[in-house]
Amino acid sequence: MTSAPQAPQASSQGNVIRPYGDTTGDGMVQMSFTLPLPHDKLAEGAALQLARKMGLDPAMLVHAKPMGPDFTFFVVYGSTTHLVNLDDVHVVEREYPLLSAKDANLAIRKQLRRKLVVVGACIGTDAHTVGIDAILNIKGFAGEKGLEYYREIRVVNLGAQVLVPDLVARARAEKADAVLVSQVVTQKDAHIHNTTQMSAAFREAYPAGQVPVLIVGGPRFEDGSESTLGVDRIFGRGTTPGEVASYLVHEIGLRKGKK
Ligand code: B12
Repeated sequence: MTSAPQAPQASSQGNVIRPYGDTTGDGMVQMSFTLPLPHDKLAEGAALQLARKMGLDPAMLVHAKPMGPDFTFFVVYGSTTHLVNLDDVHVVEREYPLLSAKDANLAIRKQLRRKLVVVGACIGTDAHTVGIDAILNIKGFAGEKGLEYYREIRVVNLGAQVLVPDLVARARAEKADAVLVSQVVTQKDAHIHNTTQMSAAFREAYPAGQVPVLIVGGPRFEDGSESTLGVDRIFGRGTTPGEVASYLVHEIGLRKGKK
């Protein structure tokens, strides 16, 4: 009979854990990468050298597949020599309560005495609209209705491949309280370049202190990089519409309090 994995035995060495493969704490991990080499023995040796340098020892080559004539894709499995100290893991905790749609509507009405206006888009060349639609469209995501369902939120969804100047112009025309941008493609750091360009354009177009709440979302933003990107909030993988609505209520409340 196969037994289920044991919980990590962290306490004896401080709060330290290792990955699990066959037996608890054996350190086994699997990773994949592509090298700019045709598939041959030299390429396989190069893949193993890279794996060892990345701390896999022993490292086993479990898959190698040519990707055209000049590239090879590898999967390597091995025991990592690195440890994870849970005491050194810093997590960004949500600092506002999660509200139901009813409570969010009530709070918006109390704070603004009008509807909260949200303008959303995928910017740059990005055409991945499923994420922003999951947050905005009435059908929602993960069992939660999207922001269009909220009586006190007016949603303007501009869709895919929106140019930054068009987004700024529309946000101004709609008197947006918040601008929600999605970036899924991360090739050549496109998500970072597009987001910093977008936030700079908003700062230029609005008087200081009047820039709408700028929110960016996508599966591969780094937690805590808001100030580098020039946005107020980042939402990542698995975000639900309720989390976004609750944040909007929290942020609008803070801004009202400052006026
Ligand atoms: C569906 C899909 C497509 C569809 C998109 C259809 C559409 N209308 O969206 C099509 C076929 C068009 C497509 C095309 C391409 N795709 Co594509 N695609 C995917 C796929 C399979 C799923 C993405 C998805 O819908 N996820 C589900 C949603 C719900 O998740 P999400 O986007 O992460 O959104 C959640 C959160 O991130 C967050 N969120 C996201 N945005 C926002 C915004 C705000 C404001 C907030 C608050 C939250 C938030 O909330 C959402 C809900 O929790 C992924 C692979 C994968 N499994 O992820 C590849 C993937 C994203 N695509 C990829 C690529 C490379 C492409 C193409 C370049 C392929 C090509 N060579 O042509 C083109 C690019 C087209 C373009 N111009 O953008 C790569 C991106 C690689 C990278 N790191 O950059 C991926 C990762 C596939 C891969 N492994 O290579 N794609």
